[in-house]
Amino acid sequence: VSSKPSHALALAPVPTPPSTVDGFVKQFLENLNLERGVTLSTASPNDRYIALATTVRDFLVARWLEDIRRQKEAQAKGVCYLSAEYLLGRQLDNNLLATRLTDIATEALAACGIDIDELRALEVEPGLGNGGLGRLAACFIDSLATMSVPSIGYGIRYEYGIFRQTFVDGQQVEQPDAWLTLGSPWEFAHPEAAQTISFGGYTETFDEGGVTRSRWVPGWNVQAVPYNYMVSGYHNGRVNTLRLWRAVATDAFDLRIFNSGDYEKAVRAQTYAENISKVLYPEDSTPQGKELRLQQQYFFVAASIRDFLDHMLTPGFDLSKLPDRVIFQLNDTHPVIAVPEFMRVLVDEEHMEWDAAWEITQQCFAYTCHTLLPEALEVWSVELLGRLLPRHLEIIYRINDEFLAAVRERFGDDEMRIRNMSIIAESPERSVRMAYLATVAGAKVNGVAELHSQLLREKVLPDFDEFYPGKFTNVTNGVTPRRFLRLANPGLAGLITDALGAGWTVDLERLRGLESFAEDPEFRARFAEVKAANKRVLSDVLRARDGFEVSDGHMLDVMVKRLHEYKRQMLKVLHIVTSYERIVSGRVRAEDVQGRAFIFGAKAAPGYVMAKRIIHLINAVGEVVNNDPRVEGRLQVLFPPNYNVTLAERVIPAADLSEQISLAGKEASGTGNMKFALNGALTIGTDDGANVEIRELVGDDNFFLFGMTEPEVEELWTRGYKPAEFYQQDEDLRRAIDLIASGAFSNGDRTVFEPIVSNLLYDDRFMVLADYASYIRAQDRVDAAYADQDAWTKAAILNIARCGFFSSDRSIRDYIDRIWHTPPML
Ligand code: F58
Repeated sequence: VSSKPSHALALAPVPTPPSTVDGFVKQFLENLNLERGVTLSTASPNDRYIALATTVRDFLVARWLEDIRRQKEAQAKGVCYLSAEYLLGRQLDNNLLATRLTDIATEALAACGIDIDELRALEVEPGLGNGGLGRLAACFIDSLATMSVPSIGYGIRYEYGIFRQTFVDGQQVEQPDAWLTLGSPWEFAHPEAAQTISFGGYTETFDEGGVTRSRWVPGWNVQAVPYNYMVSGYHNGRVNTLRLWRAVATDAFDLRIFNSGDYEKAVRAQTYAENISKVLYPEDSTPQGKELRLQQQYFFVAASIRDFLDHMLTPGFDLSKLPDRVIFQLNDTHPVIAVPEFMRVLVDEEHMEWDAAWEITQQCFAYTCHTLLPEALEVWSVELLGRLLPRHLEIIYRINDEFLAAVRERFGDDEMRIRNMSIIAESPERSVRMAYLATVAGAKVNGVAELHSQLLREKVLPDFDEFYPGKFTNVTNGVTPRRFLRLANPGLAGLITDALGAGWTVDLERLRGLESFAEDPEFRARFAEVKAANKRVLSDVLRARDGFEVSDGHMLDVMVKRLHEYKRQMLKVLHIVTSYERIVSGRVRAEDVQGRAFIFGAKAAPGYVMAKRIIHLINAVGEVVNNDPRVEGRLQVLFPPNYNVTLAERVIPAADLSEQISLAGKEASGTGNMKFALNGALTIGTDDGANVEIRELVGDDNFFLFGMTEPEVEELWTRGYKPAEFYQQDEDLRRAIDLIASGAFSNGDRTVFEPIVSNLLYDDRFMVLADYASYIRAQDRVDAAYADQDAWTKAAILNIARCGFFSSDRSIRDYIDRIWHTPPML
């Protein structure tokens, strides 16, 4: 049978519709007819949105197919980014921007009598991530495409993303995020390309030419179905691939059992298998040792490795050359089970010698750590790992044995050191330390900001740093200027382009050119206008979305990020309560208070009780402060529920003040901090994560620093931290805490927030009380600075001018130079 196409047209290049209004209209109407089976007059809003998305997609497909072909043909070294999360945000605008189709699409739809904004609003963002880590992955694939780096992103196509947050009586209630319900026009499903992924069973030994080898006899399996997403580069005609895996049962269900009437039993195996990609784990910062989570992790990395080997290599590829072809970047420990899987494939399936396979593996992986919290370093019990992936456990044991033998050779039989460095922890239960495994296997290990990388080497993995000189490096995080400046802040983007020309979107260091404009009164006035306009946009959004009224002329003081004790939303609450208490106690006159709207956005992990209490408290404080006439509207607390990428794109451009107030040494980097600074908010922040680098760049005059440094935090712990002493010694603090304890924010019920109060007074792991006084003083400096609007504006412009470093393009360049060594595609 000949596989040659019989029709000449099949050989022609894939057509791209003409980039004209007429071309767009034609394609759009055709998609309404052919994709949706409706006409313009019968189309529902969702039909229109899907047809619009499909039309934009049509403009990308030809380039995408061409890039796939070229990447394969070139056989150049590429990056496989392995991440359990991609917090993508809406796709439509980003793809319109990348393809220069925004104006054409707007006009084309208008010609069809459709307001494109109404369709924009219908897109449900894919929330396939929890927070910073997932959003970083999304920024990175944007930069990889824009910089023409041969690469592919691999992950999981969760049927339900991060939960939708609602508030009932001020308390968080989670709703499932059914983002796929109305269709998913940005993806291409390939059920025919499904792979079988195995689990369970046992291992057995067998004889091969006199050598005893081991093999895996799995107990059950699932199908991994790939879903491809196009990742468009900005104005470079490039389109990369994001491949997300969905779990589907091998056998639909047992018809025999179904016919016998036991419907539940008949579908049980199916449900079990398909649960693997059902829902994103909503915990951030602390991994939950759940079996399903390990299943998710293995599922997606096993499918991704197989996919790479089967589809990216030319037939007969010499596997010893793999390090010249690929680097698997491990986004935190979630994909680290890829290491023993890769070894298993090379040794058991490809019949490579162990030593040769290990040599290759150590060059093909690199590991990024995103945390410093010890409780966040993922471990899997040997019992669970051995049950789910018995062969992988054997492989991990052998890697560990050989590693520890090398450690012994180097440092002697220092049992303490051996125990500390072992990939296997012995207590509280035998378990596998995934960060250690990644460090041993990875060619490089990086932290995500200078301070974080330093602490990682010195505090978390010092023995490894000593054992592997040169393995540790830093790559400071970055954010994509396309989404977070160009799209989110068109007013500012226009102003920058007027001043500097258009190149800054792909060369963010050019923002330096704004320094001289900071001195120009006319430019400052225009900047202030843009900020005011952004505030009006936000105000409209919050009114429509939540019924909030943001007062005119208020400073927008914003804290948006996951709710976690280490990020210290409580410190922000204490500042608000202090400002309020100063007014109601008569110590400060309302009319003398700088008007401020405090805006929060934060989801708490559903099982994180203290975080949920803090959400409740913020809402309760808001309820009282917003309705107390003595405040005369000077203070406003606004907490829109369900903070996500879409809302971030509205909030960040409107902000005046960015709250980055984690306890020093706890926030690995932060990326929100960068987005705010790039949009001209001034930061009030501790010496933590990337705040350190932001402050170094923007200068002390343009940053409100407060709080202890990391060494000071350590010193206070060593001296013995007693939070109650700080309470006793600071009148403002005492009054604020007493007010919360009195039931003032809980209708007189003193029990509601008692756990928060006693936690602060007697435990306070994140030293909120120790940093309180310094924070309040810094906030007083903020008020004073804000009084001089022109000086504030100048500082805001300098923040923008000096933060070009925080483009994710620069991060990717650092990864290429320090870790990947992948040349760009021509
Ligand atoms: C974040 N980690 C860091 N983890 O907290 C933040 O400082 C950093 O800027 C960011 O990564 C990017 O490097 C983070 O978001 C998670 O959400 C994980 C989700 C899965 C469970 C473990 C935490």
